[in-house]
Amino acid sequence: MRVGDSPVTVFPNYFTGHVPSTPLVLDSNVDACPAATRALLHFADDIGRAVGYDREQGGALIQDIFPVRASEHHQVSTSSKVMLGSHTETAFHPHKPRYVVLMCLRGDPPAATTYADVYDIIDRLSIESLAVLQSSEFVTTIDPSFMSNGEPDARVTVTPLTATPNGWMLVYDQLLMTGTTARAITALVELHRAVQSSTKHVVLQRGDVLVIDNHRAVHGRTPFTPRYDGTDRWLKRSLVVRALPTTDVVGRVLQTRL
Ligand SMILES: O=C(O)CCC(=O)C(=O)O
Ligand SMILES: [Fe+2]
Repeated sequence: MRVGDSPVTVFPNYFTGHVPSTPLVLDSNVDACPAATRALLHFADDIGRAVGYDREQGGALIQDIFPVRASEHHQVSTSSKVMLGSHTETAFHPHKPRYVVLMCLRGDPPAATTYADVYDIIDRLSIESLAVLQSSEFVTTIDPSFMSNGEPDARVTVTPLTATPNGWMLVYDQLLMTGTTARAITALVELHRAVQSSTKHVVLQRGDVLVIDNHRAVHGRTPFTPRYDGTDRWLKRSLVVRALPTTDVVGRVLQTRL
């Protein structure tokens, strides 16, 4: 599988197997479509290593994303009625995935995956903000999906923009990030605007696989109305690293030590 030098890549109609009704309850012990899980794991391990996170869906390597009534309005992937704000996946985490891979089992036209490319974003920033955004005058808090068992929140220092030998890397969360100095607060307002005006949409359809380069692109999702009748949107998700880290990992499950 070739993941090109682009912020997102779509592989149309990758999964062609049977898809049962969309589940109603998230249960990490029950896999309603094991064939899709196998197909996605195969895809993910072809472009890197699929990993789980200790505090997210019980460390599952392949996660289910379908609307869950209790989280309709939350900033988590199982939300529906709210705009899921633009974010780097696990922006707070020392071991962020390089790729977010979404396989669509059942689409829903109003639910578009949004994304913005760091190069489009940078084009819209002033020289001053570009400099400030390369400092560590920013903090982010923990993703709500990592606190579902009552784990405490934390403030983690982040540097939004880093120039690497492979190009620009962006760490961003529209809703969880704040500036810790006056100039950082100003630069963050500019970054919010730049992300917003760079944002594009892709509506996933049954069988499609979408690969998001989590260094280069931020992503989110537009609101939609769930029906809870087995016909709702359903994705499977894999978070992929290029190589497993040498610490903070048990099997393929990355540990959250802040
Ligand atoms: O539902 C989507 O299209 C994206 C959700 C999301 O942010 C994620 O799964 O990481
Ligand atoms: Fe996400």
